Formats: sequence, structure tokens, C-alpha cells
Amino acid sequence: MFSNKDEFKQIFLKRLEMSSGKSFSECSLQDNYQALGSMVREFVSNDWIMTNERYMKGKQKQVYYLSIEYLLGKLLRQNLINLGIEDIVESGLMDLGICLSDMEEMEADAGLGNGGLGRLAACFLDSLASLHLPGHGYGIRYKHGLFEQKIVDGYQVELPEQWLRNGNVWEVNKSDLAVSISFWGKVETRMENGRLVFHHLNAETVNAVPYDLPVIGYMSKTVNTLRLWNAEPSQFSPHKDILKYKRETESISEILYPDDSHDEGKILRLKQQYFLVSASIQTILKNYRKLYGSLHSLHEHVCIHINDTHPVLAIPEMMRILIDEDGFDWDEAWFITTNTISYTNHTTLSEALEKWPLRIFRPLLPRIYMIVEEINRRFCEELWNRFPGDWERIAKQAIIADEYVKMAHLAIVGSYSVNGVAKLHTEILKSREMNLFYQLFPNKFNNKTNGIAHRRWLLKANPKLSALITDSIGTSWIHSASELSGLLRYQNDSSFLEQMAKIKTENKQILADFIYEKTSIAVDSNSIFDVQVKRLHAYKRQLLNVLHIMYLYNRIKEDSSFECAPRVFIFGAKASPGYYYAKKIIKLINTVADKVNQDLQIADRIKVIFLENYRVSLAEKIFPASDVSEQISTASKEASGTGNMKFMINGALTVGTLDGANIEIRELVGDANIFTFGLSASEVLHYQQHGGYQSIEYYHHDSRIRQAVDQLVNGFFPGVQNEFEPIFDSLLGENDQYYVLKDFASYAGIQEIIGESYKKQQQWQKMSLNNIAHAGYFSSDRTIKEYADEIWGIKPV
Ligand code: 26W
Repeated sequence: MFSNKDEFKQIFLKRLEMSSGKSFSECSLQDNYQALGSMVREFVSNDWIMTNERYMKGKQKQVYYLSIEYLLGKLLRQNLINLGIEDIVESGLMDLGICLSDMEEMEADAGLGNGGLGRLAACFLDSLASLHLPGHGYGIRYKHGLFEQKIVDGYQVELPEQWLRNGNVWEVNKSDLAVSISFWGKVETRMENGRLVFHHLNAETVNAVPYDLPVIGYMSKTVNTLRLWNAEPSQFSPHKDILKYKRETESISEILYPDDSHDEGKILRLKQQYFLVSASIQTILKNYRKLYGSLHSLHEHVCIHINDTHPVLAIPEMMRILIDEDGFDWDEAWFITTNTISYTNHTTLSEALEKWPLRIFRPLLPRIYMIVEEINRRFCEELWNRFPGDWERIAKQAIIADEYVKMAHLAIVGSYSVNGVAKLHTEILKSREMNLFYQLFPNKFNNKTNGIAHRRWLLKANPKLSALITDSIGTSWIHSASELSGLLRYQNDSSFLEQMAKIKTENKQILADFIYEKTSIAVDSNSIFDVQVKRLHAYKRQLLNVLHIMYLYNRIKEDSSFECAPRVFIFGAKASPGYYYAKKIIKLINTVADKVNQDLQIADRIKVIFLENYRVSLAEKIFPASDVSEQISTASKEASGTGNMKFMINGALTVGTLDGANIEIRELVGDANIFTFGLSASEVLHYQQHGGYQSIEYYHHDSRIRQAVDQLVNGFFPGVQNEFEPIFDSLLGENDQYYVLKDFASYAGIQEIIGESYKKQQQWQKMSLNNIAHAGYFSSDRTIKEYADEIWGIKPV
């Protein structure tokens, strides 16, 4: 499109005029962004078409990744980097008096996800394209991503997020490829020509319209596709109340995770799941038929991966098409399906394991329900044959039981691969949570430790550190993150360590300025930036962090000579809208923040900052500026964590429990370069099974705990009355399910050591360097290679 700066400027200016209909001087930053974005999108269109043609011609095996969440964040700069034109564009714009960073602010975060699972999907797309692998994403084009969070008077307030307000320059509407999805109605079973046929009558149909986004690999000609489905009314759905029908239809792709505390919300969620699955599977199979004539060897050329159980209806949907539309018999359809679908589990928390009540499932998806019933019947029969008389086992493993469809059971039975996302997590799945299934299908189970797109989380997010790394070890790490180990050469090089320290301070100053702009609170970039950013959940134990801050505060108040390394505690977290307890924790963090920040006696020794609306673009500002990474979940509860990896690759040191991928971080960096504390997973599981923990004892025996816990309810925080009683009750009345008090002493101890260690700056920088140098393992390139080789069997094209 352009080979130098002047050419770029010329094309850009022309483009700008055409798209905005204004003269250059009249154009706003938004106009500039729109022009540049659409220009880049068109720039890749040829490679995009070529990539698809190559895939079709070569008949390479393809993988389709189905996910209810994609947390893409912003795409402009990453795309410029991946295309190798960031420098030309940035300096060309500069000549025109436009700052690329300002322009980036015009782009809305695509926040079609809620946490790690959604960001993982986005990182995987980046790695697939960068490794020239034929892998595509399918998702939903939510009109509003996850809500926008405001903090008002310390409380979370949710606003509908408006990422499509100014359109989306990256997407291409392909309405000619729309497919129709059927809900409700009834199924008529008939004998026709000697075989049973099923007719879905009186269904309400909805159109799924694809919007395609190019997924541009790093310095590669590969441009894969992320297809997001939009729900639109269908012309052919005769309806009495057309407005109601339109509203109901459009609500399918309106918001992520509608409140499911009532049946209406549950119906909507299940509708979303089937909508995603049916549109995607219909399309995949249609394209396959066109290319190969029939679906007989589908499993040899196609993998369909389901990201957690949300898309698990892919299994009965494939069965439906194979049987009802293509005339396969059950056994062959089952063979093809179960050799095509693979499944990742992301949690063992029982409340997060999906199950749908039959009263909703059966009427909404009548044909799919019949198929699930038959899958269940055959599976229970198999169990009966292998374990005759073991009713208890059948009850535990059945797909349909107690008036519910259990989605994880369906996923395991209907797929050829089941993976966890970190070693410990996979071991827990095999030995506990899914042990009965593991006994039945040991070969299906495998581990794929998560990873992160290091080109976003280091190269893009931390340009200064990236430049230092490239100056020292060359550019190869950008392609192969394991090359970061070359940095180990510098671990005793004091000038290198000083440069690292300087960059960290500069990044901290940028964040400090941002904090000041947002909160009017001044923080000192020489303090330790101690950061916990992640979804708000009881098991992640933001509460442990807060109670420790309260303890530090109390210590300083009692003894003004108390020495502790100055710290800025930074939080970012969204609580799910219906999660009452999580919202209380947000209020508590903000209440403690007010108390601490306003206390003149505390001065700069502690500051507490809650940054509202945590999202990908904010995360990119935070990780490069962090010294300490809080990964303090109750051991066994965090499947993997990926924030831990983003901190590590930016040189922050982890304070963490032996949970999820923290364990693997420790294996890589060694005990000396990580701060671990607390109960182990097996201790937690032992307490859970056999009892023996009494939180009240810790309350009585540790005055630090008693003081902080009492302060939740004794008027210490003026004006909040009974606000924190539920937290107090959870700790004492409900015996502290997440072992916060149990781990408190060990956490406070390690925090003290962290404070001491930070004073020895040279040593600290060396530890930091060790973390960066070993973080290459956690590139999602490594993870994706493992999926490609060991699960999908796909090859670079
Ligand atoms: C409503 C069903 C449901 C339940 C849980 C939807 C979404 C969730 C999560 C928020 C799923 C999630 O994000 N899990 C995280 O996945 C990451 C990627 O594998 C892991 O690193 C995290 O440990 C895990 O919590």
C-alpha cells in the first residue's frame, strides 16, 4: 500500500478527505482514527482473501475456536505493529501534527468478555495467525460488551458499554452469509421411506448475520478470521407482535452474561449459546460440504474447539445436522462428532459449572433436547454395562439428572479431548472434580498450561522495556519468546539492571500521572506499586489484600516509628452485577482507600487506589508499571491465571499462593525469585473434606486479625453503618470458606519480606530480570503450538 512515509501521508490525507467529507484542518481525531483504521483494514484485505484461498486449495485441516467471550481490547496499534508499519505511520502522522497515541484513545476497547477466558481467546487468535496456523474464532457481536464500571461513592455502578457508538472500522458485514436459527416450536417424528425423520414445526427463527474481523499475524501474510454473529429478525418468522419479536431477537446479541437470577435471563443465556453454536456449526458444515462433497471425513479436516462449556451445544447441533439434514445414522454421526470436538475446562468451582433446567431447555430447543436425551441414554447404558448395578455412579455421571442438563458432562462425553489450563488444575480435574470421567476416558484428559500474547503484553504495552531487550539480545524474542532467556547474561550487569530500574520508574510515573488525572490522588513513583487487577471474586481474595492494608494502617497509627517500605496498593476489578458479596468488597476497598489516603499521619507510606473500569487497555498501562503482582487465590481455586504471566513478563515479582500457574512460575524462576505463602492446594482440599479449620480461633489468637475484622463493624469507618456485616459474617459466621484468616499471618510475613527485599534495589532488579527471562514459556505461541500438535493436529500453512 505504501513503502515510505511520504507515500503514507499522501494516501492517508486523501483517504481522510474522502471518508470524512471535510478538509484536513476540520477533521477531528475521531475522523483521523476512522480513516487510518479503515485504511489498514483494506490494506490487509488482499492477504485476507489469499489466506482463505490457500486454506481452501490446500485442503489443510482447519480449527474453529468457539467462545462466548473475546476480550480483544484495541486493535489499531497491534495491527500496525504486526504489519511492520508502526514506525512509518507514527512518524508520518507526527509530520501532520497528529499523535498516534492520542488517536488510539479514539478506539473503543472491544470488551466482549469478562476475564481470563475471554482474553485467552484473544491471545490465542494472535498466536494462531502469527504461527501461520489455520485457526479462526467464532463469537457473538454483543452490542454492549461487559458493562462500563463507574465508582460512585465507593460503589460499583454499571453503565451499558457503547463500543459500537462510532461503528467498528475492523469489521466487514457479510449479510449474504447469514444463517437461520430455530427456537421453540415442536418436533414431529415421522417414518419416511423406512427411516425416522424429524420436522421442527412452528419454530421462531432468528437470523445470524456474520461480521468478520481480520486477525493479522505478526509479520506474516496470514490473515485469519474472527467471525462475530449478530442477531437480527428474520423475514420468515411470522409473528403476531412484530415489535416484541424484533426486541427479543435483537436482545440475543445485546449483552454478555444477562442476569440469570430469573428464568427470563436464563432463557436468554441459553438462546445466546445455541445462537453462537448453531450459526457457527451450520456454516462450518456448509463450507465443508461445498469443498469435500459430504461430511464423511469431516473429523479428518476440521477441529471444533469449545472454550469452556458455553458452546457445548455444538455437540448435539452437529448430531442434528448430520442425522436430520445429511441422513447419517446415529453411530456414524456420533463417531464424526466426537472426533471433531475438543473441550477446555476453565474452572472447578462448582457454582461455575453450568447446568440448565429442563423446564427451560426442553421447550426452547426441542430437537436438541431429544438428541441430548439420546446421548444421555446411550451413555448411561454404557455405564451400566461397565459398572452393573452402580446406580450411584450413574446418578453422578449422567448428563441429565435432577431435572438439569449438566453441560460439563456433555462436553466430556461428546469430545475427544478434555484439557485443563495449568498442571495443578488438570491434576485436580483428573483426581477429584472429574475423576469418575477420568477413570472412564483416561486418554481424553490432558493439560495445556495457558499463555499470553507476549507481543501485546510486552512488545506493545511496554515499548521502553522492549527496546532495551531488543538492544541487548536482538529481535528474535518477538517471534520466539523463549529467546528472552538470553537476558540472563545480564543478571550481574549493574548498568543493565539500572536501566531496567529506570524504565520501571518511568512507567510508574506514567501510571502515577494517569492515577492523578483520574482520582486526583498523588502517588510517589518511588513507592512499591503493589497491584491486584482481576475479576472480583471471593476466591481471588481481594479481601486478604485489604485486611493486610488495614493491618499496616493500624500498625502505623499505633507506632509512628513503624518502618514499612512505602507502598501504593492498586486495585482494578469488576464485580458481576448480581454478585452482592463482591460488590461489598469493592465498597470496602474504596472505604479503606478513603480512610488511608486522607490520613495525614500516613502520608506517603501507604496509598490505596481503586482504578475504575478495569479493561484490556487499562491493563496495558498497569502491568509495565507494577513491582508486585498479587496472585493470592485460595490454593486449588484459580485454574491458571494469566494476569500472573502478564506481570511476570513485565518484570513484576509475584506474591502468590501455590495455585494455578503460579506453581509453574515458581518452577521456572526458582524459589528465590518469587514470594510464595499460604496453604497448599492439598491442605485446602483436606480441610474441605475433613474439616478442622475454625476461623474464629485465628480471630481470637491473632490480635492483628481481630482488630481489622472488628473494624469492619465497630464504627471505625464513619458513615457506613452495617455495610460490611456480610463480610464480617463470611469470615466468622460462615467459617471463612476461602481461608482468608488462615493465610493472613503467612501473607503478612511475606509482605514484610517483600518490603525488605525492595530496599535492596540491585538484588530486586536481578530478581525482576530473572522473571522476564523465564517468561517466554508463557507465550501463547507455546500454548498454541501444543494445542496444534497434541489436540488439533493442524500444521502451519
Ligand atoms: C456463567 C458461566 C461462567 C462461569 C465462569 C462464565 C464465565 C466464567 C469465567 C469468568 C471463566 C474464566 O474467565 N475463567 C478463567 O479462565 C482463565 C483462562 O483459562 C484462567 O486463567 C482463570 O484461572 C479462570 O478463572
